[in-house]
Amino acid sequence: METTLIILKPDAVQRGLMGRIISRFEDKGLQVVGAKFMKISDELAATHYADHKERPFYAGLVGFMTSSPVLVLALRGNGAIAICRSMMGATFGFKADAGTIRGDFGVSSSFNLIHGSDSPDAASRELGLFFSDGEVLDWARPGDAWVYDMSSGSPE
Ligand code: 3AN
Repeated sequence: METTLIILKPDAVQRGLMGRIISRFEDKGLQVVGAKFMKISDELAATHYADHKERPFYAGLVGFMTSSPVLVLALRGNGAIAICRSMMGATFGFKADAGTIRGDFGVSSSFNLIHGSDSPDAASRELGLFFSDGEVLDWARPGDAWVYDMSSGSPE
């Protein structure tokens, strides 16, 4: 099982899209194992986006991410990182395929609704940035017996 870090960005929160986006992930079978509604500090945004520090859009990105509350989620499932990336769609809403979150809900390049970790290393680093020990919860979902085929002993 993988756990990935998702951020519903200020535009998703302000536009009242949180519930519809979370529903997509729950409908897919992913499990919410952490959730935090927060305003990201300048320091946290700088750490989170350190890889983009030299990019021309960096200042705008940090300004946007710190401008209004976000909903940070830890989502768990078999292949959760790749599943979430494909459900998010391409970076820019006007290029993202229909059927994806960015493709269905947005047209902007900068206001692109959602962040998702892009690798296991990034997921581990980002989960550690946004969640403290004990804030990501292991909890059993009886319904998982019908989400995964467990007949081999591991989820398939
Ligand atoms: P993604 O979120 O699809 O993985 P990245 O990792 O290439 O995209 O970029 C990180 C974030 O930087 C994006 N989510 C987007 O908000 C922002 N970004 C990337 N490229 C641009 C750009 N050309 N103009 C404005 N913002 C950008």
